[in-house]
Amino acid sequence: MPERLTATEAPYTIGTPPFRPGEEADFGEGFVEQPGDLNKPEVNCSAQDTATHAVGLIRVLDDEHVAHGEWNPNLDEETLLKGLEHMMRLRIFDDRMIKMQRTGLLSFYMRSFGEEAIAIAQTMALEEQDWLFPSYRQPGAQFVRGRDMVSMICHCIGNTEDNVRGRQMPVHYTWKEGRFISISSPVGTQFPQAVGVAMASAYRGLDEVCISWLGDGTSAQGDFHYAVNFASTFKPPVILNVVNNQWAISTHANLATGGRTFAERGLAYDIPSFRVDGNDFLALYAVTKWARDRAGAGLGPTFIEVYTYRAGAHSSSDDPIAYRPQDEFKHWPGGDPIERLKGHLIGRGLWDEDKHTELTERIDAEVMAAYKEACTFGDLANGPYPPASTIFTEVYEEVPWHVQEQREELGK
Ligand SMILES: Cc1ncc(C[n+]2csc(CCOP(=O)(O)OP(=O)(O)O)c2C)c(N)n1
Ligand SMILES: [Mg+2]
Repeated sequence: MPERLTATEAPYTIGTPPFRPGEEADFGEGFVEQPGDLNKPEVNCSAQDTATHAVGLIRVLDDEHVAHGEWNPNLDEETLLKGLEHMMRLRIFDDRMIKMQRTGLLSFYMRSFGEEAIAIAQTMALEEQDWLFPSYRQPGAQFVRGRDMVSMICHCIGNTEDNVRGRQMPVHYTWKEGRFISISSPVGTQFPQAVGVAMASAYRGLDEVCISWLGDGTSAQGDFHYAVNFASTFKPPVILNVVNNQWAISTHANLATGGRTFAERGLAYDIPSFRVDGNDFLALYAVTKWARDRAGAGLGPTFIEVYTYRAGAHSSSDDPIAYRPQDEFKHWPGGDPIERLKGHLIGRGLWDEDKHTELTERIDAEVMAAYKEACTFGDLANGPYPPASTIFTEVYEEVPWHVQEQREELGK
C-alpha cells in the first residue's frame, strides 16, 4: 500500500482564481495566440483534425483590430454594421434595465456586459429556421431575430403584456416566433433539449440546425455530459457552445476544468472542437458559420468553447467585489467586443466617432421609448400584473381535470 500523501504533497492541485480582491490582476501583455495561427479545416474533418484548435484560440481581429487569416469571414459592410448596432443596442438596453431594477421597477436582472458579441455574431451566422437554445446570457439573439423591445421589457417586468404572464424569471425569455426556446432556471437543461430537437430534425430530413449555449460552471452538470454523449453517438445537426466567461457566480473556471480547456472535452467525445475568442465578432461568426455548414451538410455536431470574460456582476443580486479584483475586466486581454468591432470598422474607413455617437443617441432614445411604453402595461412597483387566473391558462392545450378542479375551488 503506498503511503497516503497529504494535500500539499499530492501531485495535483485544485484550481483557484488567478487573483483575489486587493491583488493586482495581471494577465500579461495580451493573448499569445494570434490570428492566422490556426488553419480552417474542411467541414467534413474528423475531431482529431481539430486537436490544435481545441487548445489554441481562433482569432481574426488582431490587437490593432485588423482582420487576418483563413478564418476571416470577409463580411460585407452591412453585416458588420448590423452586428455593431445590435451589440450597442444590447449594452444600452442592459444598462436601462439595471436602472429599472435599482429603482424598484424590476425584481431582478442579468446583463450580458462584455459578452455581447457571442449570441449576436453566432445567431447572425445561422439560418432563420435554426433553433436557439440559450442561457440567460444570450438575450441578444432576440435582437438579431427582430423581437420587439417593448415585449422584452414587459417580460422582464412580468406585467399584463408579459408573453409568459410572469411565469418566468426576468431575462428568462421565451419567444416562439423567433425559435428562441424558453430559458429554464435550473441551468443546463438546454443542452439535451437542443440535441434532442436536432435529432428530430435529422430524422425528419429538415434543414433545421440547433444551437445551444451554456456556461463554464454549468458544464459541470450531468445535462452537459448526457447531451454531448448523445451528440457524439447520433451526430445530429447541433452546435454546442460552452461560454467560458471565467466565472460561475463567485466560482472561477479553474475549478471546473482540472487544467484542460473546455474544448478538449468535446474532443474527448470525438466531436470537432474549437476554442474561439469570444470578444472577436469576426472569429465567432466564422466558426459558427463553419459549424452551420457542417451540420447543414449532415456531417454532425460541432463543439465550441467561447473564451470570454464576464465583465459585470453575475446578476443584480451579486457583488463581485467580494471575490475578484474590482478592475479585473480592464486587464482582460480580450478587450471589449464593441470597441474591437468599432475599431475594425473605423480602421477600414466604414465608421467614425460622430456616427458612433449618433447611433448611441438613436438607440438610447429607442430604448427609452420602449421602456416608457412597456411601463404603461404595468411596472413592478405599481402593477397591474397578470390576473391570478392566468396560472391556470396557457400551459395545457387541454386542461387536466385536477387543474380544472383546483381552478373551480379557487373560484378563478
Ligand atoms: C441546477 C442549478 N444549479 C445552480 C443554480 C444557481 N445558479 C444560477 S446561475 C449559476 C452559475 C452559472 O455559471 P456559468 O454556467 O458559468 O454561467 P454564467 O452565469 O457565467 O453565464 C448558478 C450556480 C441553478 N440555477 N441551477
Ligand atoms: Mg461562467
